Amino acid sequence: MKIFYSEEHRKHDPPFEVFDGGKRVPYYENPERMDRISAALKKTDWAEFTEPKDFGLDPILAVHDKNYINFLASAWSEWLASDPEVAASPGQNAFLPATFALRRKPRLPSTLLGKAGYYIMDLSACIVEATYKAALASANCALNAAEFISSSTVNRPQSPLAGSSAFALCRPPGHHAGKDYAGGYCFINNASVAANWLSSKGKVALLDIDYHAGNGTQDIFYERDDVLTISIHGDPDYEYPYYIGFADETGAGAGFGFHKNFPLPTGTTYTGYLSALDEALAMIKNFAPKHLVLSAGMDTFDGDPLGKFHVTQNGFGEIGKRITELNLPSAIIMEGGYANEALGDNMVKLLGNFK
Ligand code: OKP
Ligand code: ZN
Repeated sequence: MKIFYSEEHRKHDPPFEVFDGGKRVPYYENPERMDRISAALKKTDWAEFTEPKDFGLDPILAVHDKNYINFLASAWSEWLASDPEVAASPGQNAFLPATFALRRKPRLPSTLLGKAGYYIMDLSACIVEATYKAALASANCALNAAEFISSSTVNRPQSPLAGSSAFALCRPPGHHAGKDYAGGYCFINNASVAANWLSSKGKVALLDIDYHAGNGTQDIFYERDDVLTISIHGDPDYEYPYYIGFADETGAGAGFGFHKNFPLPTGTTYTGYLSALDEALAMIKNFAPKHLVLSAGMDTFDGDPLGKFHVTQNGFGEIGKRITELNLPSAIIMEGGYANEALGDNMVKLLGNFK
């Protein structure tokens, strides 16, 4: 299997994030996650690591607002220039707003912190010097996977490992990022950029199995009928992102009936999870897409520090197997998963069924 991976993520390593109660904790979405997954993949005989090529900004701007992307590009250097304390110890700092653009129809402020509260939805999407370049490289991993699976029957290099799926080992993740906002460790919505790119070739199903509701993806495709979006996650009544991801949100306008949420209770086990998954897979089959994009978050794992489900390592094997039974060319996009010690093996279990 092709694995698209870039080292550009490594210096995107914020020193902290802010948890409930204002508590500063070490950044859960850390570079070690990628090292754990890479190490586990390199122990298999089927992983073929490839450096992603650059698609440029066009496919990203087809999903995201240009002013938002410009904000991401210059936020850190503007922050550095605005505060001598940050300039004195840049490594101890991350850029975060402390006021947010809630509910009203806000106008975009002209100042840096005003923009930050407008474009960032929480205290976990910390920006540091390397963030923007890491986010671009992450999106490129997803685009490379999309391109690879769409050319699986034509122009496929004569590689013995060639198959109909590809894995984008993306960091930072993407599914919480909307058209013009960052949140939940996400800046550019990698899976949505890939799905939108693939949508010019035929219908796309985007299945999000990360433990957290894929709010960014939901927002981006909410009014479209050419990309079916489905998310299985912790019920937002008790879980981040709290305000979106409910069962009665099913799309709007032309997109009505083309979004589906499966909010599940805290403590969901393998069996409860699989029945939601089977329902999701039946919907995808019925939609008959040309390509599948899988937002693969592994934080449904039993031991995940940010999750409340109990999917086991073997559970990921079964989840992967059932998804491959769709028989669709699949771009698998890395999202969350924070139980670092188990993350590599869990990922290998999930991917091992794909060809
Ligand atoms: C990103 B992904 C802890 C606060 C939660 C944000 C979680 C982002 C998850 N109580 N902070 O979907 O894995
Ligand atoms: Zn998650």
